[in-house]
Amino acid sequence: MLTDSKQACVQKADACPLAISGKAPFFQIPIHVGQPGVGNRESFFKRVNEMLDRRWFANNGPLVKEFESCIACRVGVKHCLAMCNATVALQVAIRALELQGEVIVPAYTFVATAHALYWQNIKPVFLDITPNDYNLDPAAIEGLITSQTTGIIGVHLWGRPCDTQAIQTIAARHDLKVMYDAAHAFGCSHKGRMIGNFGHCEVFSFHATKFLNSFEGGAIVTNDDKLAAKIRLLRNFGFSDIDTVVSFGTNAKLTEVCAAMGISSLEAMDDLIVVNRRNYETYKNHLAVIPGLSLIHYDPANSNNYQYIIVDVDPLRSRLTRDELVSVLWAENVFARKYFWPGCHQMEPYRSLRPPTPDYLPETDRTAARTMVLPTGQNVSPEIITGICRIIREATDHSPAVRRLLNHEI
Ligand code: T4K
Repeated sequence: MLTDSKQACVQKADACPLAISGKAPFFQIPIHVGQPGVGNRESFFKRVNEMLDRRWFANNGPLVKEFESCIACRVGVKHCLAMCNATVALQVAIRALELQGEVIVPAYTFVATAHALYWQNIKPVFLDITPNDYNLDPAAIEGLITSQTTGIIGVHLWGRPCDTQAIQTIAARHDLKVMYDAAHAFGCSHKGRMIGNFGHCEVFSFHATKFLNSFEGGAIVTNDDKLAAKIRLLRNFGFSDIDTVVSFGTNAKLTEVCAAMGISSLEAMDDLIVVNRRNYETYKNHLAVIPGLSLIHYDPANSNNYQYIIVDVDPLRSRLTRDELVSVLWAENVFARKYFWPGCHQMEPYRSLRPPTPDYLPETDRTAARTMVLPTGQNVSPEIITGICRIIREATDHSPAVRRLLNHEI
């Protein structure tokens, strides 16, 4: 495990030799995107011990209740309903809002957003993104509305808010429901309001790889009392009391041990933002001197969690493509990712439902082909980031040789 970043960082005496040429990797141990933070172990273990003593492990226990009220307080929202993961939370929210037929959703997202609809026989109608924020393009919504359309799901990708005002105006005009996949956006705000307060409801993910983690977990947050009551029933098989089932439902409950981790994560959250921000600035400084590479911008007018280091690799200015850089980094034990490539419309079952053409979602295809996600978080020190950027710089400085090596021409 990465406890001392300097141990992990194998500095070479002079230039950084590239592992794709058969040299030893720059890092001896894998550096992952999405490595979880652990928070304060003592407070976590204390909670788990108390839980073991109580012998109450699931079904709306005291830790789940505490976790929910802490989230509701942090987000400034009336109701938080914790769930076993965000995918199931999306499904429950979709069901509670009675979406059906067709729902408009961006294709540039994790496939869970589309699957949550398709799982319930709802057709995801994909729309393109804007190059400014990689979020759904509100100007494209009205062209996709049919008599079957019942809602819009926006995704605050990488924690950057959608244009909620434009979406709301269009939804009101066509009597559509609006919900948000806020899987990336816990701790983020938009125009002075915390994410979690927009649309009918919003869904957070607390998966291990997320800014706030509860191992696996998620939550629906809403200010709508009736919707919250409906979600509460749907989450627990439709039970209204110990013996009475009043509605359809599923098991979407969060466990106590996950809630314990979530509470510890919440306690560590402000420190993590500081670390993430420091890492973001360190990457920004290093990458500024590499032609064609730029980091996405987080608007300082909003609160941001800086959980994602998203690099745009401009194919016209960078000496190597995104895919070439990712291959170079993997050989050095840096497991950069290509999220969210390919877009959902290029994946099954959606690809077969509407075979993609170049003019279908051009901005989604363009962005998905040039975006690279780099490691950050508690375990990623400035020294590691310097090493990662050094690899990228070496690779682009030696781009003809790198390309030949990757094509097995040498
Ligand atoms: N909506 C959006 C917009 C989402 O991004 C997601 C999930 C969802 C909805 C659904 O949320 P959940 O149902 O998951 O709560 C990962 C995550 O599993 C997924 O939660 C996340 N988005 C997605 C963007 O990334 P994979 O298939 O890439 O996971 P995996 O196993 O390859 O792990 C990613 C990286 O994290 C690896 O580099 C290894 C590292 N890792 C992972 C785990 C689980 C660790 O270092 N430690 C760990 O414990 O999907």
